[in-house]
Amino acid sequence: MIVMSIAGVDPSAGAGVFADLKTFQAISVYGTGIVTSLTAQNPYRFFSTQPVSEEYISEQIDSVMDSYEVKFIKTGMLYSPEIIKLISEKIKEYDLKAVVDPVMVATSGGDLTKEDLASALNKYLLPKSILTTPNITEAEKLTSLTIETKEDAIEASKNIKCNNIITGGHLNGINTINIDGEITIKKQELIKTDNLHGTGCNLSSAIVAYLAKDNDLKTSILKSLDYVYEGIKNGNYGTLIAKL
Ligand code: PXL
Repeated sequence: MIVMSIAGVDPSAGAGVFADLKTFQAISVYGTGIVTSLTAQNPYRFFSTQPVSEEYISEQIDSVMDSYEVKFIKTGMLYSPEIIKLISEKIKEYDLKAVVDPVMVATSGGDLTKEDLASALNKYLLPKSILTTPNITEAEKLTSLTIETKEDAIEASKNIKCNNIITGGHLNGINTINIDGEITIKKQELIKTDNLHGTGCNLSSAIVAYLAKDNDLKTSILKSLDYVYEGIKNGNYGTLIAKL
């Protein structure tokens, strides 16, 4: 089973397409990667970004689809409302099952988008997707609600336009999963570390890989939370790996 990441490139490879491909490989699924934007960054600092034209993003997708059978994709950094609209059209054209990481800001604080993307995500992409994986800040942007408690997260999850997991790294490790309106809470111990760059990217790509291996949506999410947790514990994210 072949999967696809449509996202930006982080040359330090903790986040973005390069990280997604490593996660696909780690879970033994063949991954393909479509680049929406280049970035210059490391886990501590974001320097700049250079978007790819919509025409060329489209050509990349078509060229892979021309010879590979892809069913599950994930999206990461999409940069602009125009790119979001294009991807939603490609999802329809190729009948893709999409997991959307609604990336808006890098962990290091860099702005990964041209402008506020929440309304374009809500309008074009989320209604066509099987899951979205916002963190607390992203869930707040998608719903215009404030999330400070578990109850707030549950309320927000009900206002997001597709199945979702609101990750709990900034809510005491409380992950809120909403599949077809059924809420599951999975609490994880928080690990003290500054190596969290790319954890969101790796979570959504792990979910796609587990889906491609015939797990159902809930099982894929739960397995992926464990996968990322182990990665954080082992220092696989951010900078520690670079020091090996
Ligand atoms: O984790 C969000 C993210 C997504 N995509 C790219 C990134 C980052 C964070 O740095 O660089 C390309």
